[in-house]
Amino acid sequence: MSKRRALITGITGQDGSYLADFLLEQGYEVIGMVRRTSTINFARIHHIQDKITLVSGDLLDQGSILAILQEYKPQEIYNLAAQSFVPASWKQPVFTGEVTALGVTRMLEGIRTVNPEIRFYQASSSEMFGKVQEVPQKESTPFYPRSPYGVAKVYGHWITVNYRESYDLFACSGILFNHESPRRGLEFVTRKITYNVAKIKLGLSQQLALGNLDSKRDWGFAGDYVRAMWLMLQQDSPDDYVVGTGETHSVEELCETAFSYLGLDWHDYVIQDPRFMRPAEVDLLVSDPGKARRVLGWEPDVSFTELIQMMVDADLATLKKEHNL
Ligand code: NAP
Ligand code: F7E
Repeated sequence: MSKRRALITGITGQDGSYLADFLLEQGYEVIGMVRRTSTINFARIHHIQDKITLVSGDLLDQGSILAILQEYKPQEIYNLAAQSFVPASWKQPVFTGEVTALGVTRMLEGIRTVNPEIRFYQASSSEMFGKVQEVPQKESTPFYPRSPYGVAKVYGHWITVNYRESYDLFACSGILFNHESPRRGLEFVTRKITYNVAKIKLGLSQQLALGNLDSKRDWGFAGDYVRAMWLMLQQDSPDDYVVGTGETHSVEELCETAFSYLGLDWHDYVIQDPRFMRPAEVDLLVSDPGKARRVLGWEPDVSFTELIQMMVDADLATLKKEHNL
């Protein structure tokens, strides 16, 4: 039997790289869509580059999407590409809407015209719950986004539902809560903290400037979450699922966990800087992942403390290597 073929948009990102690892392990042929950049940014997929096929395309460019679907004929598409950094969405709201919202429609239009049998996963977000209307948040919790990013993801979610209902597409929306890893971008708060804790421990830095320490998030490990994406596309019928750990922690607790792991007291190093405050904050996110557990049989393997320690360890190892320590 020939291998199943999956297309991943956003393969150079955190989730795309873990999903590519996972699908290769499942015996898939993996096609990754990458946008043109003046310098190559394949660090997260360097270790599998000879096992995957990279094709040039952009969520802003309908023609490139159509050409990829026609040429590579994937059976499954995982749409992970997005402008995904929340603060950047206030600085570039129109661009964020073009990529993170309308980009989803471009992909769905491609599927509808080229092959409506393709199974589609949309990377939706807990940021859609924003100013939460219910605690914990589940699939039926009303959305109240608090950033242009959150608003764009609400559009992406509903256009996915709409194409499923209008054209009978196998289209799923995974509403994923924050998930992190050693491959997380340095600007997100988990990685910013673990990287700087490692720098401080090695004497390479003395201080860490953060924004709001009170906000709470449901943080899990990205490697666990890509399994849930795949499971959604293996069901008999398409549906939407909340994916998270069901636990919440504040940014302050995150500091405590990361600094104390290396024997440091975070109060000695962390300062608050208004530059990292947001025009509107999402104060509390915590998932009810009951449906994913019941229907998909999905559960996370890595705990909050294990995740943060894994990230600190990875950052320490990288910095030691870089600085010959
Ligand atoms: P990420 O690390 O920021 O990766 C984003 C990816 O999208 C990168 O590969 C980026 O390519 C690509 N991309 C951006 N604009 C594009 C465009 N116009 N055309 C094609 N590709 C484009 O994000 P992530 O953390 O892996 O998240 C993956 C997806 O899940 C995103 O949609 C994010 O919004 C969503 N999500 C993430 C979380 C989370 O906690 N991580 C939670 C819920 C939902 P470059 O490398 O060229 O920049
Ligand atoms: O912020 C607070 C900040 O940027 C988490 C994206 O993957 O997850 C991510 O969005 C919290 C916020 O992630 C700093 O105010 C304090 O309350 O790590 P973050 P996010 O905004 O939750 C969701 C699910 C996505 O979908 C997104 O794509 O931490 N915080 N001080 C800070 N945050 C940052 N970045 N930097 C600080 O210095």
